[in-house]
Amino acid sequence: MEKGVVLKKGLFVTVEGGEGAGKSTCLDYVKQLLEQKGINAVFTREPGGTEIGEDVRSILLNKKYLGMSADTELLLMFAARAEHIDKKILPNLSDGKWVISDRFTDATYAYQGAGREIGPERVALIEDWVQGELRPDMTLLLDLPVEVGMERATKRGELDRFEVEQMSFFERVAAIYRQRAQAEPQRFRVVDASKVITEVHEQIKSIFEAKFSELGI
Ligand code: Z5A
Repeated sequence: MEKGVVLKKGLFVTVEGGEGAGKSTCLDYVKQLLEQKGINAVFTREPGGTEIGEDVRSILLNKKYLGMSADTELLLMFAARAEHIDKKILPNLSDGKWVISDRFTDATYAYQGAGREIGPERVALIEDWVQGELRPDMTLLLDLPVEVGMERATKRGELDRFEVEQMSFFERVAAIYRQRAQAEPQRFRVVDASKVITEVHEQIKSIFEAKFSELGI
């Protein structure tokens, strides 16, 4: 599909948050909400979502590459994303399906832009080049204190190449997510992910009910 031309009919929703924020847990619930409403949706993730993207993901998360340069990491994220957009995101949106992605480019601003201190300008340059006009219609930010998320992630099992970073890295990530949510309140919906799962679900339900009513469905 030609870059910069977004023939979009479905809705593009992304879910973001720091380590252990509960994205996977929340996405299982979003799936139920959309099924109940009879909405045809495709669930996907980044980095990943395609065969090439999943291979790139395994490089990105592998602790064998702890010394990977920040620019290599940034470009691999966008290489996986280019494939994801061309092969999965745009074709499904133009078919009228909703596409729900566990992470997208806000994660690049947070992890590479802020965490790795590359800065937002270079991320924005590649974003425009790879995505053309494509931006999420709605982004859920699962927000919680860094220590709580790390405790949950650590309890869950072995840590990946990102999860072994210092607390200061995760503090920079969390700060940029909050900053982006404040800068774009029309796109972001902030969820207090420190609450118990049932309360997190309640918040998600109200967000989707508001969206359904806005769209008249
Ligand atoms: N990355 C990047 O650097 N740049 C980019 O552009 C992109 C990604 C797209 C892989 O992402 C890594 O890629 C990620 C950023 C980087 N860094 N890391 N690590 P990922 O999304 O696949 O991996 P993740 O962030 O590590 O997600 P996660 O740890 O799998 O967390 P989660 O999906 O948000 O959480 P969860 O598995 O649903 O929950 C974690 C645990 O907490 C689990 O045991 C749950 O049962 C528990 N949980 C969940 N909710 C609750 C509540 N409310 N209370 C108590 N316990 C809970």
